[in-house]
Amino acid sequence: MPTPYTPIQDYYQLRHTIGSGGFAKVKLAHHILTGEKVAVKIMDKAALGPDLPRVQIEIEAMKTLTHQHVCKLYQVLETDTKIFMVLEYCPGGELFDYIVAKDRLPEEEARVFFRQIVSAVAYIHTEGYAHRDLKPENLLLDEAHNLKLIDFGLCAKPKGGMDHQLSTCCGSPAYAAPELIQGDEYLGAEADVWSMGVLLYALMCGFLPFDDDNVGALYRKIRKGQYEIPDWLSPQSVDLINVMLQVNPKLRINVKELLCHPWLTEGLAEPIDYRTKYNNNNIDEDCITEMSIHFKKSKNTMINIIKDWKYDDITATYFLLLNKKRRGKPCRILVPPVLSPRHAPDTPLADITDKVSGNMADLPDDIFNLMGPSTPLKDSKKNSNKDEDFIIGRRTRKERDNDDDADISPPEEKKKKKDDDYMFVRPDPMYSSGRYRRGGTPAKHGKVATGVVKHTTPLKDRRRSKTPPPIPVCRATPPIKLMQPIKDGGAGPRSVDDNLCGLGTFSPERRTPSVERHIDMANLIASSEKRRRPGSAKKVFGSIEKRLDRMIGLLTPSKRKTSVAEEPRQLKKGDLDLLSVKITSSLSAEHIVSELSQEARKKYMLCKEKGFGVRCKRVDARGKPTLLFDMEVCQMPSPQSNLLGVRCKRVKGDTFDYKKACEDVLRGAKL
Ligand code: 6BF
Repeated sequence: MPTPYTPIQDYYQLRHTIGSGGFAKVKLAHHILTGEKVAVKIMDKAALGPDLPRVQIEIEAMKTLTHQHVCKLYQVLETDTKIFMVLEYCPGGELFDYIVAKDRLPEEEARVFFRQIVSAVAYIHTEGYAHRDLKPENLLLDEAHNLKLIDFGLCAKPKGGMDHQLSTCCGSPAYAAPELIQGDEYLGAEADVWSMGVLLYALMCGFLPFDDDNVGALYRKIRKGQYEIPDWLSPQSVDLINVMLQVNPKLRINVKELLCHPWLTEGLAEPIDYRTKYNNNNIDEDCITEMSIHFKKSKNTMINIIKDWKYDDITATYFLLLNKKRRGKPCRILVPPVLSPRHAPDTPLADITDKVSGNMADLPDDIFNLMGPSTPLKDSKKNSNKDEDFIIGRRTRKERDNDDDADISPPEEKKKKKDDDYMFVRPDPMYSSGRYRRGGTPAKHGKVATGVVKHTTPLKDRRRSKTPPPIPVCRATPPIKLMQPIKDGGAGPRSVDDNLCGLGTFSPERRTPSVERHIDMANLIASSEKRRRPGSAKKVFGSIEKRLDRMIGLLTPSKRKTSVAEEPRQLKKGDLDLLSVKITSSLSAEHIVSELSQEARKKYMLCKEKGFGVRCKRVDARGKPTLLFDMEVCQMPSPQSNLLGVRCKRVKGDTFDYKKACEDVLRGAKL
């Protein structure tokens, strides 16, 4: 049954929603070939309406930009109704949340982050782009705690180069430069420097320099360029903030000077090195070797295909393998090569094995027995996205009606977008108490440059209001060019909906106990407390969970099959004697499911996840299943109901093979 997600599911296993808002939803996903995590930004074309060109601008920008502090684009996929952008996964979340959690950052830490921000921005400027929406919500942290700049939907590449004036006013009001809110022509680079000044201030103070609930009053403060200077700021950092927050753009420090500012270069012998550390012309030898085996191409052919940089499955596999290698993991594809048009060898197989000497030895003996038609890969031509034919069409009413995920923004926002002919909005004089959500207008105490002590609001009190303020739209002539609607819905990563997303019921057929085999429990038991899903929606979710618990308890097993499970099924006491169970450590059920399927894929099995279960399949040369079994994450029976266990169940195949395969997966998975 095709779903709106069908093409992306050929290459990725989609998981829960990380963030949503505006016209995009971002989901965590696993790349099937490498097992690497990615963030998939899903946009609905119909809902995008007049904003569609901005997506194209964003895609073009992100294809060009390759930098250690810019979020990497791996793949672009398009269907009649949706656009999918596969992006670098940044598990640390937003810098915004990081600052809020710490109130404000110590100067040393702020310096580390700010160097990275300046290097990313200097780099994008040399590539001819201005970001125009720099704010801590658009800086994410990767697993090594490095910042990655996201959201190039508002970026501009002036045709005449970076010296060319721009006129569209965009971004978040609190971070917008005075010349921009005045509707003057402005230089993108100068406006980005101002936003970076606001960002540096927010990092070290935990509130914004210019803040007011009333947008008119906020703009007046920005135009005056007056802000408080808290006493904890060092003289050098105050100097840097002052030169960045110069109202006159011509007196403002430029990026080149910024790279040498004494506060930034403290302890360094040289200016900040903003150059990219990545060179796409040097294709990595190990990645080529691995990919040429998998895709059954000669190394040279493989290099040429990669160098097309089509941002299809090949580009993604290359970048993700390279990531794996950089992190010190084996540069390996986890799925065996399979027979599909994508894999039609251009060279006899013997030729490849000759060329790739040594590598075949690393593959399991039975690798070629595992080839089967259940390939997750399709002909690249079908799904690949040629830059030149990136044509975005409209979907039919039927498709729109059938698509439950199409648009998650509030109705008034949808309407507003459709009416927004000019992409300019003017603050309504009536709109005085409206707060912008994230990207809004934070700030707090300390000295004002004028010497007056003002009351300001910490960042954390300035986030995510539930309903956005109505933003009136200029339809006819746009006399004043002001803010463009805030795109991020601000629902944040932990709405109740996010928690529920992707969870379903795993309902294996009931089997007679006689066919089940026991796994040595003593060897497998790992221990510990079950951890509930983390996050701020914990309380809300907790109460839903309790109610669901009660409901599920009331349901008969047959009803349970069709209901939506919000959490793993609880085993009965008797199950322990009959079933193979491994008790896991303090991981969430979703995490365990993902570990199990990753591990099974490493063992050359084909996996399908459903709810809290994974169905694992081993196939013969003709694709016929030789072994089929289920692994299901369950809550242990009381009094151990705070523990999660993995219950294994054989569906088809030899019991000895089954036992061995289960043990292998359970042992290998990091539980
Ligand atoms: C490019 C937009 C993106 O996201 C958060 C996490 C993981 C990955 C944080 C919380 C679990 C992991 C508990 C918009 C809403 C978050 C960011 C959203 C936009 N363009 C991304 C990439 C997001 C992207 C890449 N990784 N992540 C991400 C974010 N969490 N802990 N706010």
